[in-house]
Amino acid sequence: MSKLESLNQWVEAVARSTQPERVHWCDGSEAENDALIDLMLQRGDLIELNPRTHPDCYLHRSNPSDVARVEHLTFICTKSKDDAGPNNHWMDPAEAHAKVDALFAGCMKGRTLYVIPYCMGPIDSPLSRCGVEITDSPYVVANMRIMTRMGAAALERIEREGTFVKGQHSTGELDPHKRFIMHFPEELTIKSIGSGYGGNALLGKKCHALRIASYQARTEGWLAEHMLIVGIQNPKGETHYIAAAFPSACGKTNLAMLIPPESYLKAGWKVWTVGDDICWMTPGADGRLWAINPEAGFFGVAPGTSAKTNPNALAMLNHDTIFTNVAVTADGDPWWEGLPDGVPVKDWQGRDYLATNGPAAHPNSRFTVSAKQCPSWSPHAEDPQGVPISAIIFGGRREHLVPLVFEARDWTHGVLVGSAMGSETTAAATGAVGVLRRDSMAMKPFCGYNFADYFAHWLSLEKSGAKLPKIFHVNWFRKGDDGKFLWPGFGDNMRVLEWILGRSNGSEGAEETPIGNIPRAQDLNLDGLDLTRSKLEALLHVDLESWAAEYESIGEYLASYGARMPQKLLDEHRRIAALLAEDVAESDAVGTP
Ligand code: GTP
Ligand code: SPV
Ligand code: MN
Repeated sequence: MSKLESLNQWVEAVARSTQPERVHWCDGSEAENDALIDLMLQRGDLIELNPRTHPDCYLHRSNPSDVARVEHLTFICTKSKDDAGPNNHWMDPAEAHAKVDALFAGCMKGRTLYVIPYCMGPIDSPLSRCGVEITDSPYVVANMRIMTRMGAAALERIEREGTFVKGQHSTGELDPHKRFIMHFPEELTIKSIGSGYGGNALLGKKCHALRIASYQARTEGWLAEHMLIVGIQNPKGETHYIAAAFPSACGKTNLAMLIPPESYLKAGWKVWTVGDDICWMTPGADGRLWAINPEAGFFGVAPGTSAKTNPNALAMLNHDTIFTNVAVTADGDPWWEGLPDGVPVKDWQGRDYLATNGPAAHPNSRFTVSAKQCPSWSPHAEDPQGVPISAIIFGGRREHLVPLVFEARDWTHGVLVGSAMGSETTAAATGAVGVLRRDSMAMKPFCGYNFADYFAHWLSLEKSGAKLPKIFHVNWFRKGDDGKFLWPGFGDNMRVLEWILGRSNGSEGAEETPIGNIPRAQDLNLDGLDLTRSKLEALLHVDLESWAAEYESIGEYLASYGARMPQKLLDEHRRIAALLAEDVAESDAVGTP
């Protein structure tokens, strides 16, 4: 029970409908967590991993039909369909409530209803927001305890503030035909049923901190973004913060925990992790954007994580970690593709690995771990006022066309670059992998309202007194004719970050092109990097003809939003398309004998 009557009433109403055997209010304590872990071990929801190499680490195998976010079953339920926009699946709120309420009716019979009060962001930060998730899944409770500030302190803040986002969740029957992730931004309410997986079930994460928060941020003048936050400390000891939006499974966790190349380490550079998935940014009194990470932990992609690619991540995963859908070795160690050592014996479904021909770990298998376990966790990550952002980066997975890095001319151009983002799809959501789609600001699955209004909101941040960061675009995933990545990526991405920060303070050079400013070979620090001249040229090449075609496709995309699309963005698009057309005509003329 709480001191807040509206909270008690809501919990009672949900209990009346779902009919649990008992109701448990989570306090977030160690003892409560121990009891939940014991319960899950007994029920087989968790498997204990090797206690010698991985103390207090557990494996959860989810239902094989429930291993990723389900975008086609995720709805934004605003009164007007246009407010949700073409970027979202929409359902009328009354219809959506009726549909899920029918599925929730009696769904917790014989189960425990857990009430999880949580705070997104440092508990004492004015930028943080609270919510309460109701769930019948102890796995969700254990994950929410790592991913958010959960329990007594959050409840106190909720009682003080009197408002909170309501999240109602049940694993239901885990039947994909009875699965819905419904958002009611106008009611600050989420209803999710039929999935126990990550972003579908840990409602503080994508449902609250992005879909509901983006809607609130628009009316209140801030931004809720699918971005990592990283601090780059230079040899002079100054730290500058960068926020970067990449779509799911496109490198946010890796960039947030980057370890610079040897030559940088020797010179005294350091990298600090503030967040790896979500960033809430608010214009401060000084005109700069100040950012907090609303999360308290990482729900990271396991495959590809190794001592070579992400040593910081690997170092935090050997104790107090929940693994979901990874494989295990004969010694009971967790295993996934990309780890050089260890031999998987059981795959992610618990089957004899040798008898299957699939991957050992699911491509979207994940670890849940407290941010405090990260060796590069920033001493400023929990500052109540947040950290000031010096540069914003957009990026995607583009095999072709898109250069390693370019800089937008100004804020409007940057907003266009973000809105035009394209990326090849990944295993983080169900559906085909590797299909190119527009994923504006990496928010396609996460924006709680019409993208046209969202772009207008971004544009509106540019006003007198604002000191906005410069905007860049990166692509670590360009491939050569041999089908291999041209850029080594990971730690070497530091070289690109140095150029970006150098551009932000005016100390680095670049070449102007219609799509933006590109570093010349001499503008990048390539010290100690084994990269051929031809690869570097390919990475920085801007093919005008292909870009003209890309801009045509971007134009069609922007037009699909109709009259709500801000004219300023359409004008910016037209300006660049014209520049490209001019340059193509010119080079054609030059090429004509
Ligand atoms: P979500 O948690 O789904 O939002 O993903 P994320 O954006 O945090 O992606 P993450 O850092 O977990 O990386 C996903 C995959 O991309 C992993 O398999 C990484 O190994 C791979 N990856 C990350 N950075 C790079 C890079 O610089 N180059 C290449 N080639 N691969 C990368
Ligand atoms: C993503 O898909 O972007 C994730 C994982 O970070 S989930 O929590 O499932 O959204
Ligand atoms: Mn993500």
